[in-house]
Amino acid sequence: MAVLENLTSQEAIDLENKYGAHNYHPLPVVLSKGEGVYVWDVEGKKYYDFLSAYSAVNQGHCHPKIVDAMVNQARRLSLTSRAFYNDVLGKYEQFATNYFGYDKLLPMNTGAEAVETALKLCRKWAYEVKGINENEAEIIVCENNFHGRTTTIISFSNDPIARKNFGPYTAGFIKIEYDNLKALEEALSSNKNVAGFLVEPIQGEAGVYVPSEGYLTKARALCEKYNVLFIADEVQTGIARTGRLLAIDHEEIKADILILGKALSGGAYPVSAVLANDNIMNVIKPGNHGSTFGGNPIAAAVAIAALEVVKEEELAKNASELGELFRSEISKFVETSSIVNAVRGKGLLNAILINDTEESDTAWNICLALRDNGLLAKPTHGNIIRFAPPLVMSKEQLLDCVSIIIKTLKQFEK
Ligand code: IF1
Repeated sequence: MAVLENLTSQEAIDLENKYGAHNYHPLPVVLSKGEGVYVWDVEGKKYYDFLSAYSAVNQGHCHPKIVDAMVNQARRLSLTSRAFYNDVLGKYEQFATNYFGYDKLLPMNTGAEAVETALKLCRKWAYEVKGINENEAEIIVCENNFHGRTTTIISFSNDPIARKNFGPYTAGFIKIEYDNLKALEEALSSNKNVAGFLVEPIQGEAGVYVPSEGYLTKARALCEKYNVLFIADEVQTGIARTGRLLAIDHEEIKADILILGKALSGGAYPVSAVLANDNIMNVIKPGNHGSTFGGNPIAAAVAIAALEVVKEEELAKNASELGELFRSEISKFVETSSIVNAVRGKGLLNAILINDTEESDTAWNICLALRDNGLLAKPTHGNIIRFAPPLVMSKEQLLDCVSIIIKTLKQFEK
């Protein structure tokens, strides 16, 4: 078989099963083309993409401006490593720090790498600025967090599937309940070695949990009171997904350390970043941290284009308006439905709660039926289905998707 000859869906699935590690259980659909809010499978069937590669494709699949930036740069200079300067990175760093309002940016590639970078930055700040004794820094995280898959990050996960048999685990983390300010104040006041508080403004993988109004503002204030860094993981909630540029913008607060990824590149290329002001970022000296691809010219060119698209096409405004419409339409259905208990979310990061147990395969079967009806989504945990379409969706397309979703859910009414 020639390596790139066309495959049937089953042939493609068989190849992955035989030659690929089984670290995912994908929905059985084999995609071969993407454009805007649509994807096509190898047999040519068209679907609405209602996952957006977990909020990486906010600007829509294969956005022409982003692809052009990537191809043009790839034809000039793809990678220098940071052993030398290049003529794109500085421009990107200036653009992005002005765009988000920080002094400096540390460029990485994946979200997990950016989270790890933020943890290292926070610890180094704790020892060299706050004055915590070396190797005693603690970072507060939330139960049911998702911040990536590295050994340190899963060390503070409570998801047994993500964590079991990957020990020994990294120390230095305190877990508290999400959206619980009393628990946060308790952890801050009872431990002088706390360096930072790492939090998702909305817990995505846990099932799109939106915290109480004011939680982030008060949490940030508590961090200031105890001289602890407020670290916002906006890898999934950032880049206009929740109806503002950043999810923390809904509460008009600023993180000490901001973590970005996924849609920072519009899904065209792995690009992530950590942003902070000089009083924090300047603890990093040459040789402390790095990455072969971190800050490469293609990533820099792609990220500038991806961020320009967000503003030019007013994606945050669109996400806010279409999100309201989505939740209001689905809420009407929930009122009389026996299969859906609730819909929740912010902007175009939403989820529905299926009226069945976590262990049931109802949500999975609903996603299979959605696929048959031309819309792709996937359950997060057992009985929760996340809905996160590209932010370039039109009102007409969204209403078409709502009718597909409701028509499909009705097939499962008890
Ligand atoms: C998978 C979902 C999971 C993230 C937040 C950091 C990262 C992620 C808030 C790491 C990544 C991805 C990873 C992917 C599925 C997806 C995901 F929540 F988005 F759905 F797993 F929870 N912070 N989320 O959401 O970024 O290293 O992946 O670039 O691992 O299955 P990454």
